[in-house]
Amino acid sequence: MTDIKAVLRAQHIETPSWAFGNSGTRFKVFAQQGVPRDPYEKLADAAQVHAYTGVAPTVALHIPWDKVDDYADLARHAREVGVGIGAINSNVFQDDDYMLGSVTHPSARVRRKATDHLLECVDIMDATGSDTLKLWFSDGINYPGQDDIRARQDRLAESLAQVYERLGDGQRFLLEYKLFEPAFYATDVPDWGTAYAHCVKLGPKAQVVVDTGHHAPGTNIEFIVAFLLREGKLGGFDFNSRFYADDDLMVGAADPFQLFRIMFEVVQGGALDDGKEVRSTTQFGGSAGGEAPRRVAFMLDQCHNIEPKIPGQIRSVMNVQEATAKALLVDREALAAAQTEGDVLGANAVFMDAYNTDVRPLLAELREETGLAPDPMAAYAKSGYFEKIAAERVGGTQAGWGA
Ligand code: PSV
Ligand code: MN
Repeated sequence: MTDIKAVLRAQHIETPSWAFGNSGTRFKVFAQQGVPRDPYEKLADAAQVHAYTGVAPTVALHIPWDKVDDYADLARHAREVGVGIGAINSNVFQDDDYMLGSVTHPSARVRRKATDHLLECVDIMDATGSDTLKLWFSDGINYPGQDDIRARQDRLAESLAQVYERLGDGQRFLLEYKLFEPAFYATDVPDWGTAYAHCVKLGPKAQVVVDTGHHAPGTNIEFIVAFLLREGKLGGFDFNSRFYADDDLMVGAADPFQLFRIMFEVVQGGALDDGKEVRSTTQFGGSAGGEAPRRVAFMLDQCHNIEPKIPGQIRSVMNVQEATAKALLVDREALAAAQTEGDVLGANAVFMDAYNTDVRPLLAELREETGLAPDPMAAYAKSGYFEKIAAERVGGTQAGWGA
Protein backbone atom coordinates (compact mmCIF):
# COMPACT_ATOMS: atom_id res chain seq x y z
CA MET A 1 0.00 0.00 0.00
CA THR A 2 1.17 3.53 -0.75
CA ASP A 3 2.66 5.35 2.22
CA ILE A 4 0.53 8.46 1.77
CA LYS A 5 2.43 10.54 4.28
CA ALA A 6 5.80 9.71 2.69
CA VAL A 7 4.54 10.81 -0.71
CA LEU A 8 3.09 14.02 0.70
CA ARG A 9 6.30 14.76 2.58
CA ALA A 10 8.31 14.39 -0.63
CA GLN A 11 5.96 16.52 -2.70
CA HIS A 12 7.62 19.41 -4.49
CA ILE A 13 5.60 22.40 -5.65
CA GLU A 14 7.45 25.19 -7.43
CA THR A 15 6.51 28.82 -6.90
CA PRO A 16 6.89 31.45 -9.67
CA SER A 17 9.00 34.54 -8.97
CA TRP A 18 6.45 36.69 -10.80
CA ALA A 19 3.69 35.85 -8.33
CA PHE A 20 5.48 38.03 -5.77
CA GLY A 21 5.59 41.11 -8.00
CA ASN A 22 2.73 43.45 -8.84
CA SER A 23 0.31 42.24 -11.49
CA GLY A 24 -3.11 43.03 -12.83
CA THR A 25 -5.17 43.05 -15.96
CA ARG A 26 -4.75 45.17 -19.05
CA PHE A 27 -6.96 47.68 -17.23
CA LYS A 28 -4.95 48.24 -14.07
CA VAL A 29 -2.00 46.90 -12.12
CA PHE A 30 -2.54 47.57 -8.41
CA ALA A 31 0.55 48.26 -6.32
CA GLN A 32 0.72 46.44 -3.01
CA GLN A 33 2.80 47.18 0.09
CA GLY A 34 6.10 45.37 0.63
CA VAL A 35 6.39 44.07 -2.94
CA PRO A 36 9.95 43.04 -3.94
CA ARG A 37 12.07 45.50 -5.90
CA ASP A 38 14.38 42.88 -7.44
CA PRO A 39 14.79 39.11 -7.96
CA TYR A 40 16.70 38.81 -4.68
CA GLU A 41 13.72 40.07 -2.71
CA LYS A 42 11.37 37.84 -4.73
CA LEU A 43 13.42 34.81 -3.70
CA ALA A 44 13.31 35.91 -0.07
CA ASP A 45 9.49 36.01 -0.27
CA ALA A 46 9.32 32.65 -2.01
CA ALA A 47 11.47 31.23 0.80
CA GLN A 48 8.70 32.21 3.22
CA VAL A 49 6.26 30.02 1.31
CA HIS A 50 8.65 27.09 1.67
CA ALA A 51 9.36 27.88 5.32
CA TYR A 52 5.67 27.53 6.27
CA THR A 53 4.58 24.75 3.90
CA GLY A 54 7.78 22.67 3.69
CA VAL A 55 6.96 21.59 0.12
CA ALA A 56 7.90 24.59 -2.05
CA PRO A 57 11.70 24.32 -2.24
CA THR A 58 12.26 25.82 -5.71
CA VAL A 59 11.37 29.04 -7.50
CA ALA A 60 10.86 29.52 -11.23
CA LEU A 61 12.51 32.54 -12.84
CA HIS A 62 11.23 34.55 -15.81
CA ILE A 63 13.76 36.19 -18.09
CA PRO A 64 14.05 39.19 -18.50
CA TRP A 65 11.79 39.97 -15.52
CA ASP A 66 14.46 38.38 -13.31
CA LYS A 67 17.50 39.56 -15.25
CA VAL A 68 20.59 40.04 -13.07
CA ASP A 69 24.29 40.52 -13.85
CA ASP A 70 25.41 37.44 -11.98
CA TYR A 71 23.10 34.40 -12.04
CA ALA A 72 25.48 32.25 -10.02
CA ASP A 73 25.23 34.89 -7.29
CA LEU A 74 21.42 34.82 -7.51
CA ALA A 75 21.49 31.03 -7.13
CA ARG A 76 23.83 31.43 -4.12
CA HIS A 77 21.36 33.91 -2.57
CA ALA A 78 18.52 31.46 -3.19
CA ARG A 79 20.40 28.74 -1.31
CA GLU A 80 21.16 31.18 1.50
CA VAL A 81 17.47 31.98 2.03
CA GLY A 82 16.55 28.29 1.76
CA VAL A 83 15.32 27.67 -1.78
CA GLY A 84 16.70 26.57 -5.16
CA ILE A 85 16.24 27.86 -8.68
CA GLY A 86 13.61 25.96 -10.64
CA ALA A 87 12.50 26.32 -14.25
CA ILE A 88 13.81 29.16 -16.38
CA ASN A 89 10.89 30.75 -18.25
CA SER A 90 11.72 32.43 -21.52
CA ASN A 91 9.97 35.58 -22.66
CA VAL A 92 9.65 36.30 -26.35
CA PHE A 93 6.40 38.20 -26.07
CA GLN A 94 7.27 41.64 -24.75
CA ASP A 95 9.47 43.25 -27.36
CA ASP A 96 8.16 45.45 -30.16
CA ASP A 97 9.95 43.19 -32.63
CA TYR A 98 7.54 40.37 -31.70
CA MET A 99 4.34 42.04 -32.86
CA LEU A 100 3.93 39.46 -35.67
CA GLY A 101 5.52 36.60 -33.79
CA SER A 102 8.87 35.50 -32.35
CA VAL A 103 10.22 32.14 -33.55
CA THR A 104 7.48 31.97 -36.19
CA HIS A 105 7.88 35.57 -37.37
CA PRO A 106 8.10 36.00 -41.17
CA SER A 107 11.43 37.83 -40.75
CA ALA A 108 14.58 35.72 -40.32
CA ARG A 109 16.15 38.53 -38.27
CA VAL A 110 13.37 38.45 -35.67
CA ARG A 111 13.41 34.64 -35.56
CA ARG A 112 17.18 34.75 -34.93
CA LYS A 113 16.72 37.29 -32.11
CA ALA A 114 14.00 35.16 -30.47
CA THR A 115 15.96 31.92 -30.75
CA ASP A 116 19.05 33.65 -29.34
CA HIS A 117 17.00 34.62 -26.30
CA LEU A 118 15.99 30.98 -25.81
CA LEU A 119 19.65 29.94 -26.07
CA GLU A 120 20.56 32.64 -23.53
CA CYS A 121 18.02 31.03 -21.19
CA VAL A 122 19.96 27.75 -21.44
CA ASP A 123 23.11 29.70 -20.45
CA ILE A 124 21.15 30.88 -17.40
CA MET A 125 20.21 27.27 -16.64
CA ASP A 126 23.91 26.41 -16.70
CA ALA A 127 24.76 29.28 -14.35
CA THR A 128 21.94 28.59 -11.87
CA GLY A 129 21.92 24.79 -12.02
CA SER A 130 18.34 24.74 -13.31
CA ASP A 131 17.43 21.62 -15.32
CA THR A 132 14.27 22.91 -16.99
CA LEU A 133 13.56 25.51 -19.64
CA LYS A 134 9.93 26.50 -20.12
CA LEU A 135 8.91 27.74 -23.54
CA TRP A 136 5.71 29.57 -24.18
CA PHE A 137 5.13 31.41 -27.45
CA SER A 138 2.51 34.10 -27.84
CA ASP A 139 2.97 33.60 -31.60
CA GLY A 140 -0.06 33.46 -33.80
CA ILE A 141 -2.16 35.48 -36.20
CA ASN A 142 -5.25 37.61 -35.76
CA TYR A 143 -6.74 37.43 -39.24
CA PRO A 144 -7.31 34.69 -41.81
CA GLY A 145 -4.70 35.01 -44.53
CA GLN A 146 -2.36 37.11 -42.36
CA ASP A 147 0.44 34.52 -42.62
CA ASP A 148 1.00 30.94 -43.77
CA ILE A 149 -0.06 28.63 -40.94
CA ARG A 150 2.04 25.71 -42.21
CA ALA A 151 5.17 27.82 -42.81
CA ARG A 152 4.91 29.08 -39.24
CA GLN A 153 5.01 25.45 -38.02
CA ASP A 154 8.20 24.93 -40.06
CA ARG A 155 9.80 28.01 -38.49
CA LEU A 156 8.76 26.86 -35.01
CA ALA A 157 10.26 23.42 -35.59
CA GLU A 158 13.53 24.94 -36.81
CA SER A 159 13.91 27.11 -33.71
CA LEU A 160 12.96 24.33 -31.31
CA ALA A 161 15.56 22.05 -32.92
CA GLN A 162 18.29 24.63 -32.30
CA VAL A 163 17.33 24.95 -28.65
CA TYR A 164 17.07 21.17 -28.27
CA GLU A 165 20.60 20.74 -29.65
CA ARG A 166 21.94 23.24 -27.11
CA LEU A 167 20.52 21.37 -24.07
CA GLY A 168 23.12 19.68 -21.90
CA ASP A 169 22.95 16.33 -20.11
CA GLY A 170 20.17 16.32 -17.55
CA GLN A 171 18.51 19.40 -19.08
CA ARG A 172 15.15 19.50 -20.83
CA PHE A 173 12.64 21.90 -22.19
CA LEU A 174 8.92 21.98 -21.62
CA LEU A 175 6.74 23.27 -24.41
CA GLU A 176 3.63 25.10 -23.23
CA TYR A 177 0.46 25.41 -25.29
CA LYS A 178 -2.34 27.94 -25.03
CA LEU A 179 -5.54 28.14 -27.01
CA PHE A 180 -5.67 31.88 -27.59
CA GLU A 181 -4.45 35.24 -26.30
CA PRO A 182 -2.73 37.34 -27.40
CA ALA A 183 -3.38 35.85 -30.85
CA PHE A 184 -7.09 35.66 -31.54
CA TYR A 185 -7.44 33.68 -34.78
CA ALA A 186 -4.74 31.00 -34.92
CA THR A 187 -2.14 30.41 -32.22
CA ASP A 188 0.99 28.52 -33.33
CA VAL A 189 1.04 26.17 -30.31
CA PRO A 190 -2.66 26.14 -29.41
CA ASP A 191 -3.10 22.70 -27.89
CA TRP A 192 -1.42 19.66 -26.36
CA GLY A 193 -1.47 17.78 -29.65
CA THR A 194 0.67 20.39 -31.38
CA ALA A 195 3.07 20.57 -28.45
CA TYR A 196 3.21 16.77 -28.23
CA ALA A 197 3.94 16.31 -31.94
CA HIS A 198 6.88 18.74 -31.82
CA CYS A 199 8.24 17.12 -28.65
CA VAL A 200 7.98 13.57 -30.00
CA LYS A 201 9.91 14.56 -33.10
CA LEU A 202 12.67 16.17 -31.04
CA GLY A 203 13.25 13.42 -28.48
CA PRO A 204 13.28 12.72 -24.74
CA LYS A 205 14.53 16.13 -23.62
CA ALA A 206 11.39 17.79 -24.96
CA GLN A 207 8.18 17.39 -22.97
CA VAL A 208 4.81 19.08 -22.74
CA VAL A 209 3.73 21.37 -19.90
CA VAL A 210 0.05 21.65 -19.08
CA ASP A 211 -1.05 25.09 -17.91
CA THR A 212 -4.46 24.44 -16.42
CA GLY A 213 -5.76 27.83 -17.62
CA HIS A 214 -4.92 27.31 -21.28
CA HIS A 215 -7.83 25.26 -22.60
CA ALA A 216 -11.24 25.84 -24.08
CA PRO A 217 -13.99 25.74 -21.46
CA GLY A 218 -15.11 22.20 -20.77
CA THR A 219 -11.86 20.56 -21.89
CA ASN A 220 -11.15 17.35 -19.98
CA ILE A 221 -7.68 18.21 -18.67
CA GLU A 222 -7.28 14.98 -16.72
CA PHE A 223 -7.60 13.04 -19.96
CA ILE A 224 -4.69 15.03 -21.41
CA VAL A 225 -2.69 14.33 -18.26
CA ALA A 226 -3.39 10.60 -18.42
CA PHE A 227 -2.47 10.46 -22.10
CA LEU A 228 0.76 12.43 -21.80
CA LEU A 229 1.89 10.47 -18.74
CA ARG A 230 1.29 7.23 -20.58
CA GLU A 231 3.50 8.48 -23.42
CA GLY A 232 6.21 9.73 -21.06
CA LYS A 233 5.69 13.24 -22.33
CA LEU A 234 4.19 15.07 -19.38
CA GLY A 235 6.98 17.35 -18.20
CA GLY A 236 5.03 19.44 -15.76
CA PHE A 237 2.16 21.68 -14.82
CA ASP A 238 1.60 25.39 -14.61
CA PHE A 239 -1.15 25.32 -12.01
CA ASN A 240 -3.72 28.06 -11.64
CA SER A 241 -7.48 28.24 -11.86
CA ARG A 242 -9.91 29.97 -14.09
CA PHE A 243 -13.58 30.79 -14.42
CA TYR A 244 -13.44 32.18 -17.97
CA ALA A 245 -10.13 32.27 -19.87
CA ASP A 246 -6.53 32.40 -18.61
CA ASP A 247 -7.55 33.98 -15.30
CA ASP A 248 -4.40 32.92 -13.39
CA LEU A 249 -6.33 32.70 -10.11
CA MET A 250 -5.21 30.54 -7.21
CA VAL A 251 -5.12 26.85 -8.12
CA GLY A 252 -7.99 24.93 -6.60
CA ALA A 253 -10.02 28.09 -6.04
CA ALA A 254 -12.37 27.83 -9.01
CA ASP A 255 -12.75 24.07 -9.28
CA PRO A 256 -11.17 21.95 -6.54
CA PHE A 257 -12.85 18.85 -7.95
CA GLN A 258 -11.06 19.29 -11.28
CA LEU A 259 -7.75 19.63 -9.44
CA PHE A 260 -8.49 16.40 -7.57
CA ARG A 261 -9.28 14.62 -10.84
CA ILE A 262 -6.01 15.84 -12.33
CA MET A 263 -4.01 14.75 -9.28
CA PHE A 264 -5.70 11.36 -9.39
CA GLU A 265 -4.39 10.82 -12.93
CA VAL A 266 -0.96 11.93 -11.70
CA VAL A 267 -1.13 9.28 -8.98
CA GLN A 268 -2.48 6.65 -11.38
CA GLY A 269 0.24 7.46 -13.89
CA GLY A 270 2.93 6.80 -11.29
CA ALA A 271 4.27 10.36 -11.30
CA LEU A 272 4.35 10.52 -7.50
CA ASP A 273 5.41 6.94 -6.83
CA ASP A 274 6.83 6.63 -3.32
CA GLY A 275 7.96 10.23 -3.44
CA LYS A 276 10.54 9.38 -6.08
CA GLU A 277 9.31 12.16 -8.35
CA VAL A 278 11.97 14.52 -7.06
CA ARG A 279 14.80 14.87 -9.52
CA SER A 280 15.42 11.32 -10.67
CA THR A 281 17.16 11.36 -14.04
CA THR A 282 16.48 8.39 -16.22
CA GLN A 283 15.60 8.27 -19.86
CA PHE A 284 11.92 8.88 -20.30
CA GLY A 285 9.84 8.85 -23.46
CA GLY A 286 10.74 9.86 -26.98
CA SER A 287 12.85 7.89 -29.39
CA ALA A 288 16.30 9.51 -29.51
CA GLY A 289 18.99 8.86 -26.90
CA GLY A 290 20.17 11.14 -24.11
CA GLU A 291 19.37 11.62 -20.46
CA ALA A 292 16.43 13.76 -19.47
CA PRO A 293 14.99 14.56 -16.05
CA ARG A 294 12.11 12.20 -15.46
CA ARG A 295 10.15 14.12 -12.91
CA VAL A 296 6.92 15.93 -13.49
CA ALA A 297 7.37 19.53 -12.34
CA PHE A 298 4.46 20.83 -10.29
CA MET A 299 4.70 24.57 -10.84
CA LEU A 300 2.36 27.41 -10.01
CA ASP A 301 1.77 30.09 -12.65
CA GLN A 302 -0.48 32.63 -11.01
CA CYS A 303 -0.97 36.31 -10.38
CA HIS A 304 -2.27 37.73 -7.13
CA ASN A 305 -3.83 40.91 -8.41
CA ILE A 306 -6.03 41.74 -5.42
CA GLU A 307 -4.95 39.38 -2.63
CA PRO A 308 -1.65 39.57 -0.73
CA LYS A 309 0.98 37.63 -2.59
CA ILE A 310 2.84 35.48 -0.06
CA PRO A 311 -0.34 34.19 1.62
CA GLY A 312 -1.82 33.73 -1.88
CA GLN A 313 1.06 31.41 -2.69
CA ILE A 314 0.82 29.59 0.65
CA ARG A 315 -2.90 28.98 0.09
CA SER A 316 -2.21 27.71 -3.44
CA VAL A 317 0.45 25.27 -2.27
CA MET A 318 -1.96 24.01 0.39
CA ASN A 319 -4.69 23.57 -2.23
CA VAL A 320 -2.38 21.37 -4.34
CA GLN A 321 -1.40 19.40 -1.23
CA GLU A 322 -5.05 18.82 -0.30
CA ALA A 323 -5.95 17.64 -3.80
CA THR A 324 -2.92 15.34 -3.78
CA ALA A 325 -3.82 13.88 -0.39
CA LYS A 326 -7.36 13.17 -1.58
CA ALA A 327 -6.08 11.59 -4.79
CA LEU A 328 -3.76 9.36 -2.77
CA LEU A 329 -6.69 8.32 -0.58
CA VAL A 330 -8.60 6.78 -3.48
CA ASP A 331 -8.80 3.07 -2.75
CA ARG A 332 -7.34 2.00 -6.06
CA GLU A 333 -7.80 -1.72 -5.41
CA ALA A 334 -11.50 -1.25 -4.69
CA LEU A 335 -11.75 1.06 -7.67
CA ALA A 336 -10.13 -1.47 -10.01
CA ALA A 337 -12.38 -4.24 -8.69
CA ALA A 338 -15.51 -2.16 -9.28
CA GLN A 339 -14.28 -1.22 -12.73
CA THR A 340 -13.59 -4.83 -13.66
CA GLU A 341 -17.05 -5.83 -12.53
CA GLY A 342 -18.60 -3.03 -14.53
CA ASP A 343 -19.98 -1.58 -11.30
CA VAL A 344 -20.47 1.98 -12.47
CA LEU A 345 -21.96 3.36 -9.28
CA GLY A 346 -19.57 1.43 -7.05
CA ALA A 347 -16.52 2.78 -8.89
CA ASN A 348 -17.85 6.30 -8.78
CA ALA A 349 -18.55 5.95 -5.05
CA VAL A 350 -14.95 4.89 -4.35
CA PHE A 351 -13.73 7.93 -6.24
CA MET A 352 -16.11 10.35 -4.53
CA ASP A 353 -15.42 8.95 -1.05
CA ALA A 354 -11.83 10.08 -1.37
CA TYR A 355 -12.78 13.50 -2.73
CA ASN A 356 -15.23 14.04 0.10
CA THR A 357 -12.69 13.20 2.81
CA ASP A 358 -11.49 16.15 4.89
CA VAL A 359 -7.71 15.82 4.61
CA ARG A 360 -6.88 18.96 6.56
CA PRO A 361 -6.29 17.10 9.86
CA LEU A 362 -3.94 14.67 8.06
CA LEU A 363 -1.92 17.52 6.57
CA ALA A 364 -1.80 19.40 9.89
CA GLU A 365 -0.47 16.25 11.55
CA LEU A 366 2.09 15.78 8.78
CA ARG A 367 3.35 19.34 9.23
CA GLU A 368 3.67 18.93 12.98
CA GLU A 369 5.63 15.72 12.46
CA THR A 370 8.10 17.64 10.32
CA GLY A 371 8.43 20.50 12.81
CA LEU A 372 6.13 22.93 11.01
CA ALA A 373 3.14 24.81 12.36
CA PRO A 374 -0.11 22.94 11.59
CA ASP A 375 -1.68 26.01 9.93
CA PRO A 376 0.77 27.72 7.54
CA MET A 377 -1.57 30.66 6.84
CA ALA A 378 -1.90 31.52 10.53
CA ALA A 379 1.80 30.95 11.21
CA TYR A 380 2.83 33.28 8.40
CA ALA A 381 0.34 35.96 9.50
CA LYS A 382 1.73 35.81 13.04
CA SER A 383 5.36 35.88 11.92
CA GLY A 384 5.57 39.67 11.36
CA TYR A 385 7.25 39.17 7.96
CA PHE A 386 4.67 41.24 6.12
CA GLU A 387 5.00 44.15 8.56
CA LYS A 388 8.79 43.93 8.17
CA ILE A 389 8.84 44.05 4.35
CA ALA A 390 6.15 46.75 4.28
CA ALA A 391 8.35 48.93 6.48
CA GLU A 392 11.68 48.07 4.84
CA ARG A 393 10.79 48.05 1.15
CA VAL A 394 10.23 51.71 0.69
CA GLY A 395 11.63 53.48 -2.35
CA GLY A 396 12.93 51.83 -5.50
CA THR A 397 10.73 50.37 -8.19
CA GLN A 398 8.42 47.53 -7.30
CA ALA A 399 8.75 44.44 -9.48
CA GLY A 400 5.99 43.87 -12.00
CA TRP A 401 5.39 41.80 -15.08
CA GLY A 402 6.54 44.55 -17.42
CA ALA A 403 3.18 44.89 -19.21
C1 PSV B 1 1.26 32.53 -20.71
O1 PSV B 1 -0.06 32.89 -20.49
C2 PSV B 1 1.89 31.94 -19.46
O2 PSV B 1 1.08 30.92 -18.95
C3 PSV B 1 3.28 31.45 -19.71
O3 PSV B 1 3.62 30.40 -18.84
C4 PSV B 1 4.08 32.66 -19.37
O4 PSV B 1 5.43 32.44 -19.20
C5 PSV B 1 3.36 33.10 -18.13
O5 PSV B 1 2.00 32.90 -18.44
C6 PSV B 1 3.59 34.50 -17.71
O6 PSV B 1 2.82 34.81 -16.57
MN1 MN C 1 1.90 29.21 -17.94
